[in-house]
Amino acid sequence: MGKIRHSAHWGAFTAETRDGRVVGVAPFASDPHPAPILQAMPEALYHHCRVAEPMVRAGWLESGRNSDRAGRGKERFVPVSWEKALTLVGDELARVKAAHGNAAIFGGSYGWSSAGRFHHAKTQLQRFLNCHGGFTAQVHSYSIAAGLAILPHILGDIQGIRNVTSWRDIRDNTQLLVAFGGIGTKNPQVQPGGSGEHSTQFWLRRLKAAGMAVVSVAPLRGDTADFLDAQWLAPRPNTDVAMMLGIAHTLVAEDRHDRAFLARYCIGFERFEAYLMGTDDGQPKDAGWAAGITGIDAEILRTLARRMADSRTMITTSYALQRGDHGEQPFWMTVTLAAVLGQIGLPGGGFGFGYGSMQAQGNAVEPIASPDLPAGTNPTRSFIPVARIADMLLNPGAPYDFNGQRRTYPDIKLIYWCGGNPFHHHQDINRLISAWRRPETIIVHEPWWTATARHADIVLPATTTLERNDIGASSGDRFIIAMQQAVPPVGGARNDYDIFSAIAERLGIGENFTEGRDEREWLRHLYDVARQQAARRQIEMPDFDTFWADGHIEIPPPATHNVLYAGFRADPAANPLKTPSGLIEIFSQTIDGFGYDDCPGHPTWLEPVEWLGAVGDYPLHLISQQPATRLHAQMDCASVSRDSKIQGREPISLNPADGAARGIAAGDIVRVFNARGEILAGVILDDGVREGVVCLATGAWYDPAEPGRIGSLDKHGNPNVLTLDRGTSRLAQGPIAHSALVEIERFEGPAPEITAFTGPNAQG
Ligand SMILES: Nc1nc2c(c(=O)[nH]1)N[C@H]1C(S)=C(S)[C@@H](COP(=O)(O)OP(=O)(O)OC[C@H]3O[C@@H](n4cnc5c(=O)[nH]c(N)nc54)[C@H](O)[C@@H]3O)O[C@H]1N2
Ligand SMILES: Nc1nc2c(c(=O)[nH]1)N[C@H]1C(S)=C(S)[C@@H](COP(=O)(O)OP(=O)(O)OC[C@H]3O[C@@H](n4cnc5c(=O)[nH]c(N)nc54)[C@H](O)[C@@H]3O)O[C@H]1N2
Ligand SMILES: [Mo]
Repeated sequence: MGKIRHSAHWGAFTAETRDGRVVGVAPFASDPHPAPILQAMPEALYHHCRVAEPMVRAGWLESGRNSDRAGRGKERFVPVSWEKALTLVGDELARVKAAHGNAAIFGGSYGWSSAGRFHHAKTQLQRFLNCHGGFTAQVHSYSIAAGLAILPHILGDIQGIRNVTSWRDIRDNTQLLVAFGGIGTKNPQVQPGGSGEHSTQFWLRRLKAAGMAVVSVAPLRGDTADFLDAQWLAPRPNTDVAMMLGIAHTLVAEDRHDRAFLARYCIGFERFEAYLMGTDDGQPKDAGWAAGITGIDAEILRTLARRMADSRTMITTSYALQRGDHGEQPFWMTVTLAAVLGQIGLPGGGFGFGYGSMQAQGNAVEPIASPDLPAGTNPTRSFIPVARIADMLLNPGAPYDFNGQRRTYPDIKLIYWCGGNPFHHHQDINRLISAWRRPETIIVHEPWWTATARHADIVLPATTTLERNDIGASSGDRFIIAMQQAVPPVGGARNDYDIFSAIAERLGIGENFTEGRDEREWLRHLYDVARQQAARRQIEMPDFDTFWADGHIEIPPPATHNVLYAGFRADPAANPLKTPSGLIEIFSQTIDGFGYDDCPGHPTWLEPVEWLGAVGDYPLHLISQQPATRLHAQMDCASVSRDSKIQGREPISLNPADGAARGIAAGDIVRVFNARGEILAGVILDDGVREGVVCLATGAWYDPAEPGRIGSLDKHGNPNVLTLDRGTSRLAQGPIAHSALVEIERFEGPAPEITAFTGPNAQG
């Protein structure tokens, strides 16, 4: 029996080994609320859908760049030796670079990879491609693209996401928490880089004990932890901006707004006020107007507005709200509503994004640097906004707008993905499949036969985190975890680092890429850099050998806690915001100057492209939230996730009234469809789902009934077959997964077998 210290995005743990195999996992001893997801790891590690050896799509092996690309996702794969695979990849990278330049190589490789900071797959790839002369990158994230683009314009930085008011200040001061998108314990299972303690539930229970009241604004009652006894308000999805406007209007009309705060700390309130009160367009955005859009009674909105003004109120808005059409607006309007209340910068007041979206939000930690692998610099400077990948592949050379820039899509010949799963994360998978046929070559490193691996030309089997040594750390967590190798590589898998080192050697950039270090030397080096940085902040870390022998470091929480923008509030002249005015920009001259009708100069209610206010053939709003039983599509093959399925399909929750209207019962298999595609799912009836809404978590592995055919039925329930691939606006170009209408019906006849977890050669 061995006990090996390790960590994952879902928390630190100990792996138990016997006879060279992982036989169990136990959470880190000091973790008060370990994530159930952790228990999937041993099964996933040895699952038969691990990629066992390097594999090349038959057509590509035969014809290379001239292959029939419609064979992707359909053709058989041929096993090749590592020697052959590495030569194929190296030669192809050299060819594309010479023939088309480095910008023709797409290495954005968006995705969560694993928690270790050295073997972080995407960073490994990008470091390698930078040594090779660069690549086309992706900026921002699927998580929070609209937020990352809009906040710097209105607040000068992204502290509202990265450095929110600490839980302790909320417990001690907040009387009312208004949570748009809810606040629960499902999503804080996870933190990029991992966490030594899951503290969100710990704190939520203390907030409740301290007497704080919660209003949960969400389509799902379960979005907010039931022990909070929240008041549940369920507006139509994507109408939160109208709701916030209705609240702001009440505050101004009843003279409950904080004029002094608006005058001293904000710019442009007058322009916004003219819109809010309707003096510019004749339409006051009052509670009655908001009721018509949101479906929430006007009196409820007025009462809530008064309560917010009379209390120390914290507004939190989950990331989910900005993953909808015009997703910039809910974030801008959150800040504006908090400014109208005048509590920004006060303990327990104001706003903060994503409490409950990610584990570390609200944690008080010392700002120590995590031991990240440097990715180097990209000489091409070529990039796209993260979610515009299909647009880019389909429209090389086409112009588009992004955050005030007029840009042009590059012409991609080769895609290299390492540590992400676009056939999980991207919207409108049928459109992605046609775009995916454009490049000449697609290379993927994956531990498992995900849909992305199945749609590649060359698949290299990567180790998982348990098969190598690493360091787990997150800037939001006060633990640093030694991730010690538990078992040798499974099958023929190799570390991404070793794969890139071998290709780099072939390309003559070996020394550049490795700097002459092996795994252990890199860990020591990255740790020492972080240790030196910590020392400059008077934080002592033990030497590497002590850290490694102990298995972790715990850094005490800081004596002082953070209150978002307290310094600015205390002295706005000495601590101006990094906006053009130095103030909170309720009206932004910069954004107004872009002239975007889909993102005007102040927060505005803009109708989403698809929503319950304008239904046609597809009358139900699909919410594809993050899954409770896995991280995105990771470990969907293991029982923790599969036990949640219904007749093997991803569960879809709907209101019993919507079920009854369609003759659908709990446990049925249904066809969920719209003009973009169709999937099967298994029914849960739940009166905690707003009428007119259906909820199907993201992450079921795409499983086409007819592999390779655009428009095939997905047997398993990947919501991105149904979502819309369009940017939030010309400002952020973020993904809009949460704006999609669908219809559902009972699926009659025998349900087709699930084949997502078999690997590509099992069928036919
Ligand atoms: N409809 C809908 N779509 C969404 C969302 C939604 O809410 N609804 N959410 C969006 C959001 S917020 C996000 S962040 C994205 C997430 O999208 P992704 O981050 O792409 O999803 P993951 O499933 O985490 O993919 C990570 C992949 O890395 C692989 N991997 C893990 N470790 C290693 C390694 O060491 N080496 C290599 N080579 N590979 C490794 C895993 O097997 C997995 O396939 O999805 C987005 N898509
Ligand atoms: N267990 C688990 N935890 C995770 C992840 C995971 O895959 N699994 N992924 C992690 C990642 S990458 C991210 S980015 C975060 C994301 O964190 P979030 O974006 O907060 O997560 P979601 O689950 O997509 O959405 C939360 C809830 O918002 C509600 N919602 C959606 N649209 C609207 C709307 O228009 N209005 C209102 N009022 N509510 C709406 C939905 O009911 C949904 O359940 O989660 C992280 N945590
Ligand atoms: Mo995310």
